[in-house]
Amino acid sequence: STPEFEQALRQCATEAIHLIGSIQDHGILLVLDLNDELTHVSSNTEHFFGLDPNELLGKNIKHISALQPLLSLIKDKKTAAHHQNISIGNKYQFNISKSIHDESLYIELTPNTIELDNQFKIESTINELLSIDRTTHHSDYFNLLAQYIQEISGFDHTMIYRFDSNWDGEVIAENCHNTSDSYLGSRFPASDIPAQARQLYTKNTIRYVANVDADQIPILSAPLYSDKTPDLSYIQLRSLSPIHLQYLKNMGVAASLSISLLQNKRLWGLITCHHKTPKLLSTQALLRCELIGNLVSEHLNTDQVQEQFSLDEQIILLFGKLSQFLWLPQQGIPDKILEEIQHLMSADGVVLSLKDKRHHFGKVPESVELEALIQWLHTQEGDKAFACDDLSFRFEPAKAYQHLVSGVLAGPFPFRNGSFVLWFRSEYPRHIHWAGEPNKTHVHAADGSHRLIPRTSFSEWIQMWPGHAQAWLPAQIMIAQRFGAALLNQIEYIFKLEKNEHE
Ligand code: BLA
Repeated sequence: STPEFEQALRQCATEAIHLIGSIQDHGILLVLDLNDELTHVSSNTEHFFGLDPNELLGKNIKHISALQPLLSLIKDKKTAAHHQNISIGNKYQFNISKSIHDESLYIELTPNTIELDNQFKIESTINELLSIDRTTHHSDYFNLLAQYIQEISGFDHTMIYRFDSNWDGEVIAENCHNTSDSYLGSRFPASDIPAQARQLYTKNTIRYVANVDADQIPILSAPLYSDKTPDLSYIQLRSLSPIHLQYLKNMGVAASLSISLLQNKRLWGLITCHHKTPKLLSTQALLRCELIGNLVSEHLNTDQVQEQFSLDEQIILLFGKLSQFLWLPQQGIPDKILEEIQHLMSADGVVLSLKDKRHHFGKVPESVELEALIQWLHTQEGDKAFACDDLSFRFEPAKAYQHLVSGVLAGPFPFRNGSFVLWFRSEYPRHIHWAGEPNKTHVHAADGSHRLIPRTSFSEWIQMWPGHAQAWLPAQIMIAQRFGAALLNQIEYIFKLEKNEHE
């Protein structure tokens, strides 16, 4: 990628999507300070409950007779809550969500005109998801998940989208209904979901666009609060970024829903849903989707802990075998043990460096190249372990041997005392099925600047992907750090004992 492209990416990630200042038109937002004074109000209150927003702004909610039903709901200023079927005005009953953020109380009201499909059995869904053995039926689990979200939401097309370590992502399961487009196996570049959006999606796990063509309803502020833009991070009704709305239109999508899947607080993936026509969802359906998302996140946590636990057990055994050789470094390290260390990380090569003496096994760069790589690694940032799966894109000289080595995992990081472990993975040649050409998003504006725009075509674009190895798993990265740290401790301990003996 070029510097211009990098700059355009950064620019994309600076859009303050949580401060967009408007909501979607299927509900109302009221923002109160902790004294119940209305600091911000969406401009559509007249339409939903016959009250002019300017009559509300700056007033205490206690003094607005039509809003009295809200009083008991907002007494508690500490916990988020949902309430159903509250009558306000004489047109609608509302479902109400209350959230608290930054000394403000956010009240979202959506008319309960949308019926929840009560045929759907949420209890059996949860039981089913809990009972699948994920180690042996991994793909069944995600297929079923896509199917259940389809049934809960009624969306045409539901997909399970998994992020890579570099934040590109791939559709790993899907359920299509009334649609012929399939994105199964398609890859999307990281720039489709920029960093600030991913960050927001780790905090707030669901977002929903009912209609990409609907009016954006501005949020008005009371005079004293005109310089404070309400933070919509936790607001369901938030208008989504216009850049993203354009993306959805380009894809032929009118309504969109996405639910975050987190693994130990890191965004693991999304459940993404498309509908070809506008689609209103009931609050209960949204809550059910959120519940299923949370359940899956819990499963992902457990899976990672288990992966790590099993790796941890293997390291302890292996370290026991290795440590006798650390005492007698002149004897070298048997290949069999190096091979086991390599195997631990499903790597293709390994270098064990003990006080600057290198021991290696498997696919490893030639020694001059290896030393240059180690020099470069010394200059890299990282606090525990270093991992990459596209070495030659970061370290130019590695282009010469990218078939042999494209992935590097190192621990502990940064290196001390010339003692560390490097694991290598060879290039993993494969065809990438992109949904549209990923580079077709880069435009030069008239003023000479560069920016990214959403792609206009999502038809399959196949590319060979040289210079990439299979990505390291978070559990492997963690284990690399532990293994390296244990090694370093042992070496330093032996070093100290030897020094004491000499003195
Ligand atoms: C947000 N981009 C998103 C979201 C998804 C995607 C799921 C979350 C919002 C939502 O639920 O709709 C992308 N949607 C996908 C992908 C699939 C899908 C990968 O269905 C695959 C199946 N987008 C661009 C470019 C930019 C960009 C070039 O293509 C920036 C210049 C920005 N995407 C962008 C922004 C958001 C976004 C700013 C945040 C929207 C918001 O939450 O306000």
